[in-house]
Amino acid sequence: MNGIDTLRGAYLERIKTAADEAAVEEIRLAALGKKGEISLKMRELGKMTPEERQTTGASLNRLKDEIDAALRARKAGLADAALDARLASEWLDVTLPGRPRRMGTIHPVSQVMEELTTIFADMGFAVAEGPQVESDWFNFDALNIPPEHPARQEHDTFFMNRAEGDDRPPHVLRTHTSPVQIRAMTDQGAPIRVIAPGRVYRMDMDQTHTPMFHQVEGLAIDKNISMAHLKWVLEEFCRAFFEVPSVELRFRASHFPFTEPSAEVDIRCSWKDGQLKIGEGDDWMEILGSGMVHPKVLKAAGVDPTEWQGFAFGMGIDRIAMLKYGIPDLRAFFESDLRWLRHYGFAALDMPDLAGGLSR
Ligand code: 2U9
Repeated sequence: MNGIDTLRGAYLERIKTAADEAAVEEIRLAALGKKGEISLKMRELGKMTPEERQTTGASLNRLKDEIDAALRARKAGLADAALDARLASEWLDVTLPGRPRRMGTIHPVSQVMEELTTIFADMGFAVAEGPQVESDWFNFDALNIPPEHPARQEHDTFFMNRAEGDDRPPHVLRTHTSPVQIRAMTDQGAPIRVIAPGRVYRMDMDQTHTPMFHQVEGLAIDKNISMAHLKWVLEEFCRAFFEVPSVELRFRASHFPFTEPSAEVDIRCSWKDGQLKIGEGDDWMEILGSGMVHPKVLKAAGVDPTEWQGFAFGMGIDRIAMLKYGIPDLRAFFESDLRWLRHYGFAALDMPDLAGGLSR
């Protein structure tokens, strides 16, 4: 009996101080393994008298169960402690801000195109696109600019080459986005409400002109459209685009071959300390051209001018981008200077929307 108590004491002490799960396993083998101390004692039962065997056997079984339970408990305790240690050393603060990867920026022209398509989409205008190499007919004739019209010279057109002996008028790099709307009207008929943003080309290069620039034009054709609708649409656009509570527009009579009557539109503004403020002040600045679509233009696109009428307008995207974002030099727009792009560019994931404030 004494020997069993000694064994119990010794093993329970060893189990209590076992440093890790491997040490626990070592103790299990030493006590309960095939050649373990308690297993060997079990084997000695055969040599005992039946009475001795009964008492010693029962004590050894109890000891075996007790040691087995202590081993399991220690093993579970050590596993818990190991997990706690891992959790303590491998924790991760998921509330830390992300590490931003350096991405490119959105060019101001792209940003402004997104802004204005968002505003006009809200007023029911779809976006139309068309080719940048256009036929002479779509770029000029359909817009009431016949071959000898002086406006042809004003457009400083880039002409494509024709094969030798081919006397048809050469194709051109479109000088405005108006042919896009001729195509849209020809394809869809009336009523129609579209804007056409895109690249246009004119042979001109100085401080305020580049041979490629961007325009957006709008067209709304329906049964009872008037200059009043034009005025409201343009005011609404300017208010939303320049992100001011109100704007004032001034319509000045003008002339374009494709609209009649025609008007150039100025916006009220002020210049203080070299800073432009839109919507207030004593100055006016021209920002776009507009008018009622000429009946000949409707006819050229297969729309009956006795049944339908509408307004059109056009403005330079690069120019309104410069005005809104205070960018001084137009030529820098197209030089792909990374420092300029990082300075004037926009975050790639901030898409403009009317609810969030267009430019945030
Ligand atoms: C169709 C019919 C009429 C579009 C128009 C203007 C007036 C205009 C200039 C503004 C500055 C061009 O970028 S700019 O140099 N545009 O003044 N554009 S009306 O009229 C159209 C277009 C399409 C079928």
